[in-house]
Amino acid sequence: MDRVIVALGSNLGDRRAHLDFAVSRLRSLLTNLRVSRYYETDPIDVAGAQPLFLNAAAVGSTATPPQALLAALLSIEAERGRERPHPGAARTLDLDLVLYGNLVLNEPGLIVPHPRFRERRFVLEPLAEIGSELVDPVTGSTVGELLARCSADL
Ligand code: PH2
Ligand code: MG
Ligand code: MG
Repeated sequence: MDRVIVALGSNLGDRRAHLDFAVSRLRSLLTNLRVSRYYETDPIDVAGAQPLFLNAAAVGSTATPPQALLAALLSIEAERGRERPHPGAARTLDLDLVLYGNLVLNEPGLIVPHPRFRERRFVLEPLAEIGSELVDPVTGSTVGELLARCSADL
């Protein structure tokens, strides 16, 4: 079993309902699931003016291999009507695999750890609430340390 981190985000439609739905699906996908509070955040690096996000983080354990877990996350997004009209578009539900144990992967459609999570307060802040001791296998820093170094406006 590996410990995995999933970042949750929504800024289209009933954001809370989308996140609640994702959490209930994640409960059957991962064991010992812990979920952060929901954080309302300003959109960062998105296309055009967009509504505020609701973000959260979840940690749990799994024996499902990374690509199969990614496929399961994409199918949960699809259940909430996720569309991808263009990069950075507003979305009903985004589920990103941030960490998968100590694995470092660069495969088609799947880079783990998530390549931008170290600079993203909207990922690190919820994540620190449930796993500030978790270690980024690339930099060796804990989530708590990454958050402390993260710029206040990201
Ligand atoms: N996701 C992005 C880009 N920008 N900004 C916030 N606040 N929250 C997000 O989840 C988010 C974002 C790409 O997935
Ligand atoms: Mg994302
Ligand atoms: Mg995504």
